[in-house]
Amino acid sequence: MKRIALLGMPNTGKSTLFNRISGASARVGNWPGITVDLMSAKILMGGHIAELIDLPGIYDLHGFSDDEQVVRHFLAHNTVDLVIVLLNSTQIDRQLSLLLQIKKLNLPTVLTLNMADEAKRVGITVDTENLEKELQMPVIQISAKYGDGLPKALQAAASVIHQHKTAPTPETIYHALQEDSQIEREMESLIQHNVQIPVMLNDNTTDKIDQVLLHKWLGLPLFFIAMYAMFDFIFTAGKPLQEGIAWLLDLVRTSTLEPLLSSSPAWLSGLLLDGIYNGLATVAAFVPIIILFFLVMSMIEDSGYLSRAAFLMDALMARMGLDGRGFVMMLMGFGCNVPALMGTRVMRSRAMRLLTMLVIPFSLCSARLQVFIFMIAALFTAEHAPLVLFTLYVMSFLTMFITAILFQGQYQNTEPFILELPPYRFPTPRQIVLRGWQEVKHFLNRASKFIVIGVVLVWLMTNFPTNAAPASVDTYAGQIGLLFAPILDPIGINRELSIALIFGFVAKEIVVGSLAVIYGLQGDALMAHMTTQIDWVQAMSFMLFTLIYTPCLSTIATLRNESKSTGFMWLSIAWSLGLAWVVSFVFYQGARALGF
Ligand SMILES: Nc1nc2c(ncn2[C@@H]2O[C@H](COP(=O)(O)OP(=O)(O)OP(=O)(O)O)[C@@H](O)[C@H]2O)c(=O)[nH]1
Ligand SMILES: [Mg+2]
Repeated sequence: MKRIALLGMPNTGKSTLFNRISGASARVGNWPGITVDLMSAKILMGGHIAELIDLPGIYDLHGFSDDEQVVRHFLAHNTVDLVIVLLNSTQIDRQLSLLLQIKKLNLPTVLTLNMADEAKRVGITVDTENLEKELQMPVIQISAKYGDGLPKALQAAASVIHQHKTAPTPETIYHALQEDSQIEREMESLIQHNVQIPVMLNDNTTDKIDQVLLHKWLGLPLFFIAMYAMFDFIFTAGKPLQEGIAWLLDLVRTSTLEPLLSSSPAWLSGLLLDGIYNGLATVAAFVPIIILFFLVMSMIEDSGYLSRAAFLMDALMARMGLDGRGFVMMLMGFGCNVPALMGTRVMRSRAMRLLTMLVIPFSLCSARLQVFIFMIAALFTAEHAPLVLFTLYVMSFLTMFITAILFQGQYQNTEPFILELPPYRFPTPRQIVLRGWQEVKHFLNRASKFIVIGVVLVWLMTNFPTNAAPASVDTYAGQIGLLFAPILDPIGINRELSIALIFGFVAKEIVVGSLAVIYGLQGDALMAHMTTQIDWVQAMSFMLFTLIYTPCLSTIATLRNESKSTGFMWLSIAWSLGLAWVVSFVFYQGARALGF
């Protein structure tokens, strides 16, 4: 099977093109460094099946960061039959050097000048015919986002793929890198002959928006206002949807499932209804909020505002031993910590990478969001709800900052960070829907896997041994709760909540589901029952603990893989558990001392 690789600098639209050609849904975003690992898909090219590979962006064939290593390692260990090089047409004067390096590898190559739409808007014209002659390869202007020029590019690719050239050896690669000064000269001449760039790029919109959003005094306040507005929107718009679904699922239970199972043995209907159905239904009710959350996230990611956030926060982050990129990873962690941890591969300095990875697990991910929305809905009034949620986001940032400040001495960074501000871009509806759907699938996949296993275990633990009253101290769950009581009592966490926390260590998606199983209730009834069991101080303490202690096993595994250090993984676990306990303790005892 023929193998086709997509190569180009970061943020040039490789993943967008990959999705277009293959129908896959690789993650796309207006931020350099979205793709940090290989992704492949089968496509049809010239009547044959070929493997198309999306790679991380590289500035240079001899880069040192981990994502650039991924590319070099791939090129050195795989035969590639065709390279499709993507350049951002609006930056062709800077990006052509990469093509010239790749050309030295002597592989069949097609050059696609992407973002033709933007180039046209700013008035850049390229003489592709002449460039083709000088480079001796097909050169096609395309717009991966809107699809212009794609058929032509694919045709060119199909015609070139059968050219037999010798695969590059490590020596060729090495050699290709030794001729940089020559490449500079060659590039200058190519640009001079074939590209016309107006003296003044007429892209005023981005500049105008930036004058406000990057304003010296207004920039940061605007950023925080935008964040608050976003969470307020998700909460206010999502809440009625969640309640509606919860009501519907409850109706299904009482009107259909209960009569259906009325003649089956008590243990079976208990396991099916109080265990699996309650657990799944309680979590399913949160799907609309998760969808809303990711729709908003994907719009922000694609707009280019992340780079502005990095710019705004860079100076502040530097004082904590991090940089603007670290801040963006924290924001990405709001979706899920795992890709955020992998995103640190773009950092060259290992010290900075480790410090950032120590910080990311405190980022309030969507799985934790779901626990908080549940708890807040149960124990706080509608007026207080958005404020409580916002406080948790602030706490998330604070714990990240505290961690960075305390550990920056151990992880000294020396790498300077150069930030590129891409133009603002509107995601197409197709991109939003694709991304949203991808995230929802991911969420459902995790949720269903963990929840079914989790709730069955919780149900067994709260119902066995058989001679104990369900959910009493004598059950296995009760015994475990008792075991942890000396640690969790001082922070106001009762036996039932302890069990939820223990299971939450595996994945936060289980927490709400296991509460449903432990109390044997779901939806409104569960929430109403919660208010008779705990007060808001305990709920807040529980949420703080949930926020700060280890997010999930996947995060731990990723920490281990990315750092390649078991010691580092344990450090992260121990530190987050310790910090969680201390923060909850201070809050709980403080609130009680104040008479709440
Ligand atoms: N205007 C315009 N925007 C595009 C085009 N192709 C991609 N984009 C946008 O460019 C940004 C980067 O796209 P990606 O596909 O994530 O780029 P990438 O090369 O995979 O980036 P990395 O994975 O970070 O290396 C996104 O905001 C896309 O929507 C295009 O043809 N025109
Ligand atoms: Mg990509």
